[in-house]
Amino acid sequence: MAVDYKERIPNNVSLHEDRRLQRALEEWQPRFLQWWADMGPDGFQARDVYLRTAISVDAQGWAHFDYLRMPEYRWGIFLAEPDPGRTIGFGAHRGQPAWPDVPGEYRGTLRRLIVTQGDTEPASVEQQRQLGRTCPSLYDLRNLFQVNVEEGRHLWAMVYLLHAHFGRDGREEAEALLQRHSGDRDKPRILGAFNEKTPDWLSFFMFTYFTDRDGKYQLASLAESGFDPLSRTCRFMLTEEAHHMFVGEAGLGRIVQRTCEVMRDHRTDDVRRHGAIDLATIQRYLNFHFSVSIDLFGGEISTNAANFYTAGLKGRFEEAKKADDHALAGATYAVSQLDGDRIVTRDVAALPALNERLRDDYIADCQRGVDRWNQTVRKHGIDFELRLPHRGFHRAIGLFSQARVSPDGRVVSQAEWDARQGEWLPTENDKSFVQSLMVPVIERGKFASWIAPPARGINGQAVDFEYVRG
Ligand code: BYC
Repeated sequence: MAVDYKERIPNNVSLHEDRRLQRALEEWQPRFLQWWADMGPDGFQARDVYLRTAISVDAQGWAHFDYLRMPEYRWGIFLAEPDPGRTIGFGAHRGQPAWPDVPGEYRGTLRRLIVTQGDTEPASVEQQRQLGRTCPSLYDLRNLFQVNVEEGRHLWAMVYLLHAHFGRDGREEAEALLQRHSGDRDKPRILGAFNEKTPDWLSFFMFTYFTDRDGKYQLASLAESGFDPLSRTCRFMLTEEAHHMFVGEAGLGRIVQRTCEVMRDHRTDDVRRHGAIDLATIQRYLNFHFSVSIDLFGGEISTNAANFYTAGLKGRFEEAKKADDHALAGATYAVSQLDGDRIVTRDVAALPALNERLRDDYIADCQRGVDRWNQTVRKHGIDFELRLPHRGFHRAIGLFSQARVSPDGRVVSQAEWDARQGEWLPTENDKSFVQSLMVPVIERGKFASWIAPPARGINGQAVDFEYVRG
């Protein structure tokens, strides 16, 4: 399915056949570009960046690399190829043909899911707006911008659905997506993690590892949707999302690598003196980003989640691979809960526990990267292990938000929390130390003191390629 690049809005949905829709989106386009100019990467809009652009959605065509100024990136509308015989895979409508249009009874619910998803995309661009100014290398700078333009495209993906399928309400929601802003006192973004700051590159890599990975799991669940345009949109978004998580995993891996090299070469734990980030600080940042990211899955027990599933709107991760009835009416699922000052696991009804099940899949996936970073630590003969904190640690949403839980999963008193939170979460000292390292490195092939170079460059290019020029 080739993408039509002659159109003002590149697309593979035959936009020219629906003039009204095309006009409505063309009216939204300048407002998007204005938002990009006001809220997108600050200071680099005139630079040539070695970017990947989709030119078709099949395996060969979706990764085309060239220099481009970011405002000229061809943000467009790309849906994965249709599967003509697709049926709904779960819930009360299981086995029925997938819906090409929004079923009237689910209109409000679907709109809300799409708006919540759509809201995160521009939010992350806003959060990362200033990072270019302190990039650790041209290679990393280019990766930041690749992530940013694709998040912009993911906003387009959701806005297309709103315009094409939700009439006037959808157009109003599309406007509102440009009016809410990350951290804005009056009009904040919808979900908590998207109102946090991303003030430094350690936070950026944590964000792309942990928060973009929430994106992967939410998009994968929405890719199961009975509403076929949503499913096809999310399937294509997932192909782009993989790169964002790679940026996070490899970025954190390179930071750990550098820290270990300094520890070994200088035979010291005091790596800060040598411009590297100590493992204890990395652990505290990890604790923070993991905890705010697992909040994004919603409450452990959620009737919303049960209703989304039964209605056929949002499935499980890899729904088709689950060997059960895909209706879950009488099924149970084990969920960790608070019982006074203990944490216990209880079997509860599976349907309202679907947020927790998705969170479990996500946590297992997060652990894989942590294991790889720990291999690096071990290879350097260092006695330290990075760990995911307990799921109850530092939660603002769900059952655990009512308690104080330590990273090792003990319910602790407020007094213990107050006394020890400096061991568990980034301190002001950590933040200002990390900030002090954020000095731009823009010489070709050079890297900041706190991060190792990558093993290889982008798209077969050398590590010292001029990824951003001009
Ligand atoms: N912050 O029944 P509950 C991504 C609200 S990231 C604030 O437990 P539900 C990306 C909730 O709205 C993926 N409020 O939750 C990553 C509800 O409000 P009402 C984004 C929250 O509805 C990096 C109430 O609390 N995708 O793509 O089952 C870069 C009770 O909620 C939060 C999606 O989110 C929170 N964290 O599930 C770029 C997918 N959590 O009804 C992009 C679409 C809950 O009382 N969204 N609330 O007014 C969903 O599937 C669901 O809305 C959620 C929450 C999973 C978010």
